[in-house]
Amino acid sequence: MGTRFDALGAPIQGFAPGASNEHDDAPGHNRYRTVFISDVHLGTPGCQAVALLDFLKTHSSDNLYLVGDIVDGWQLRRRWHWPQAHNDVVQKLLRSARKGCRVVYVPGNHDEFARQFVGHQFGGIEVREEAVHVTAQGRQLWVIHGDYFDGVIQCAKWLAYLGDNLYEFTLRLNRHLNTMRGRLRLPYWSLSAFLKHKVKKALNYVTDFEAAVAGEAGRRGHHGVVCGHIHRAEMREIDGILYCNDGDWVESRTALVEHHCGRLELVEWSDSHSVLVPADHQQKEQI
Ligand SMILES: [Mn+2]
Repeated sequence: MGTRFDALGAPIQGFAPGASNEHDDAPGHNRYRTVFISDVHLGTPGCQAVALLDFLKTHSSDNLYLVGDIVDGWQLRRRWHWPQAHNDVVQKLLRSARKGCRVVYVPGNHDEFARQFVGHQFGGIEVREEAVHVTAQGRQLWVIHGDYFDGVIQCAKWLAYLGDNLYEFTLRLNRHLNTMRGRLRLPYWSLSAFLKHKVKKALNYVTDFEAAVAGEAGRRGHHGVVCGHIHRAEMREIDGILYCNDGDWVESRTALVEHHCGRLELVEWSDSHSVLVPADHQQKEQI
């Protein structure tokens, strides 16, 4: 027997072990207040649709947030890949909405086609540009995919490194360089893209992303943020703001769940055990 802790490490008063199972529909079935998933990439061979389907079947919730890149429109345009399991996932999501689960879909960059339907509903699934989820403990979480921060991070770092004038200079240099390359019948080569690539590689992109997203959530007055996009599950506090990334269903098969008491937990779906195990990134807090 032990005490359960919330995401910030504070003990939860009156939380009895097993209390999260009180809404079980069937043996082995967990019911949560909220489930967050993102970066499923339906329409690509890498999508782990069967595993996700197993997860969704055994882990129902009152709220389900689809935090972007659910369908990969970019890949589908290039090559059509849509096996039955991908249909099954879509049908499962629609069925959940029909059965009373509040399903909120916040599109990402790979499913940006859905952004034109913001404010509309599909079979009970609400499409939103962004959302705010209030946990059972009253914490406000900003829900976004996260791709809007790509430009901010890259541009900010790029400019910080080179400065405005130097950036202008590289663009000019790039133009001249390519005029010369053109005269020599050499193909176009982007100096700025080359430098940007080098700069990006030299920096810790993940850390910058996490800090930028958490910082913006704080500026907007939220207690925390739930995002996806970088395919890296994480839950930690950054300057007083709870940063949660629900990971993906291509490599890591992770989700963020909120128990009925409001406790947030990062979970990883494991085939070998067919049970949920706490994600590596999370501190051991299980009983
Ligand atoms: Mn993305």
